[in-house]
Amino acid sequence: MRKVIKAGAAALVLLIQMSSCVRSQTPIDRKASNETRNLYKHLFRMQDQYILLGHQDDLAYGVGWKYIQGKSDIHSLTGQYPAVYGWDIGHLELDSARNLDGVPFAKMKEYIKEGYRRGGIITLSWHLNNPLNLQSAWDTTAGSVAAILPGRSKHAVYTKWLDKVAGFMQSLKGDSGEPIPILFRPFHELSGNWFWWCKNAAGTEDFKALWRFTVDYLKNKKNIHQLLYVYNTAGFATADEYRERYPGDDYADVLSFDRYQYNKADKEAYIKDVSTKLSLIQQLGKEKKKLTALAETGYEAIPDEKWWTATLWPAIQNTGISYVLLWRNHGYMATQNKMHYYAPFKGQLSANDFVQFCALPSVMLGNQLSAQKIYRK
Ligand code: BMA
Repeated sequence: MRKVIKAGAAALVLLIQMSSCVRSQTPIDRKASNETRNLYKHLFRMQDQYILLGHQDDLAYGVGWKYIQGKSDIHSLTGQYPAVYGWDIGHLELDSARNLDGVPFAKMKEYIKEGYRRGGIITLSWHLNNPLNLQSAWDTTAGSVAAILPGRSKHAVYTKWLDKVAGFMQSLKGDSGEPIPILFRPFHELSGNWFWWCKNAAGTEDFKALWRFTVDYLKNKKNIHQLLYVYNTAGFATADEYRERYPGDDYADVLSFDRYQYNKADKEAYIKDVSTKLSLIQQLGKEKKKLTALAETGYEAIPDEKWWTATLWPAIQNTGISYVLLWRNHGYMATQNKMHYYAPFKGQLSANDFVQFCALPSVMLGNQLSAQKIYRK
């Protein structure tokens, strides 16, 4: 009898462990679409083996070109598209035909569909204007977040904006009419001091309340079930600081932060900072059963021939992150009289090194990813 009870108890423990393990690889949205669930599961499967390479606005423009069908700076060097395509929906809330960087939303939708059809992953950020005064995302008027919470003066402005976001998500469909899964990264760089949702302008509890309201509204009120939510900070010193504004395990699927290299002297600090912080969020990710990522990075205009293999790679290798995303290739920026791009192109100083980096067995671009069939079971 004792033996039977013991065996029964052991089986129960195993069952609980198994079910918590299964649950851990399920998106926070219990009604997540099949493709979204599959994507999440496959990202866990590939987690320790591959780092996917992403690029912002990859298909829309690059250095010296705009809106040329099939063109991509990354493809021009490697013969492959990136594995992850980043886009920003800033100004969608204003009913603008173009996003804050001039990309027409109509084109963006087509590029998103194209990337998905190819088996790539789509991530969206949102540089939304300040709903309090309609100034830009960089307007840091204190109290903006508090003003849009339920029951507050600008709440209706914000929910109208979320309705537009929901409409945009609903329009993103695959060939069989299935919703395209999106890694949604709202209120990014939340530990910084440059956006209205950042630390200096918004209280911790208000911020968490806004995040939770946003997720609940999209999920429960608008029935959007194709999103994986990406929690994203800028700099932070400790795990406690990273977690300070974390909305809770039921409100995020991916843990991430952004870090750029700023100048030549920053090289060693960048490597140390990125690798230490990635290990730290990876540790948290293991505990919380969440994926991790370096959601934005790069070295503007890449003035370092070996940046890819001698800086980025040492910083991210063996960290267990799912993806790294390079910011956009704007090209010449007249307002600041400088070049603004983060991925190389033919003839760029670091082009050869980038090709070598992309050939590393653990770095994955679009072709290899499409073979993984991440949207299937
Ligand atoms: C910044 C720059 C800006 C751009 C913004 C949002 O890092 O690239 O030019 O407007 O991101 O995409």
